[in-house]
Amino acid sequence: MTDQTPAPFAGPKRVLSGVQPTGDLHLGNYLGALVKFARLQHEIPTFIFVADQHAITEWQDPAKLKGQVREITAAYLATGLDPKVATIFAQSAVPEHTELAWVFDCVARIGWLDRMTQFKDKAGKHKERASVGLYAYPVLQAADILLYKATHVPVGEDQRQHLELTRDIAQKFNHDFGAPGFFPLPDALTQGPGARIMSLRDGRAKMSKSDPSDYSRINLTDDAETISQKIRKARTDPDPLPASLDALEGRPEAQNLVGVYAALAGKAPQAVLDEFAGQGFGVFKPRLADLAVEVLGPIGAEMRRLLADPAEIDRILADGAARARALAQPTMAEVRKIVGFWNS
Ligand code: AQP
Repeated sequence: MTDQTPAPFAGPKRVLSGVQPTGDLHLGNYLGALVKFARLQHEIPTFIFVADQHAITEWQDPAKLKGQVREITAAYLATGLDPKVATIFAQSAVPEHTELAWVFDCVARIGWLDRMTQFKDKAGKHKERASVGLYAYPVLQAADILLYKATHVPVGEDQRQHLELTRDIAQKFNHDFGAPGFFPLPDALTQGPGARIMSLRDGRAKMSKSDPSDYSRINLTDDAETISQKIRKARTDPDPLPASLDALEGRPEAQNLVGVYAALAGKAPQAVLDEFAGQGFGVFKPRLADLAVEVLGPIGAEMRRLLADPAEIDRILADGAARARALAQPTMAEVRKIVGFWNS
């Protein structure tokens, strides 16, 4: 990390984000990321990709990967992304992502990557057996973002550290290659009540696709009965809901369910407590289940409808890839020149 004052980036605002096709999307992905994509597309030019290259940092069945990409694309469309407004594409359709990632591999420092907590969480006790790709994942993520000179990145709270690394890489590249302001220092957009949705089985663990228990999360494709059952079985404590947010401290499961209700209803958590203070979970959970079914039911139905026509999804992805490459190629051509590569 340099101590240089960042030179200002003078380019336009741009939004970029993505999701890995590594399993069923869940409520955390929806509230932490997807709802923001749909909103932002009408405010700032928006690029949303399916991160299939990130996905293979852990084993993926090659026979299923394309189908998984289509599922994420269907989720994007079903949650409101409009392919005529936003650019929607698969990461592997734009080879400049990995070309830029190599340059950034040579800019980022090992000490920076050693601090990434997500690698430690995902690799667990056996980090020698994790793929090099899993370790270098945040560098590819920096390339995803900076290839489009994106200024705003809507993500859940768990991605904040990776965004800090992206800023460090941009700043060091601009400094080392004497290209002030070439790359922006993008902002993570993590605000909102859905920034960190927790597991339904453990209020201290993040809701995650890779949690072995399906009861820990609500999937976007769950039917109404499954959603209600998962909320009914969600871990809670025996106390009624309090009147103030302060009194939820030390009650992570209660805090999480109030946060989920608030995010789904588009209300502040305090407004939820104003409505339910003094009530037990016997009253609160059925109301939350009804709300979750009301919001998620139509999304699951729309995903199923879209997935029945894979050719149309492929057409949307091909169109998006062409638009993405039109922006990525000139940036990569400039990077080759800045670095002094033979092929510039
Ligand atoms: N629990 C969460 N609450 C809020 N936001 C979340 N996100 C993920 N979990 C939560 C956000 O969803 C976006 C896409 O995430 P991803 O699939 O690219 O990777 P991830 O963060 O690793 O998601 P998962 O579901 O936890 O997958 P696994 O289990 O494979 O690690 C990101 O913006 C993320 O912040």
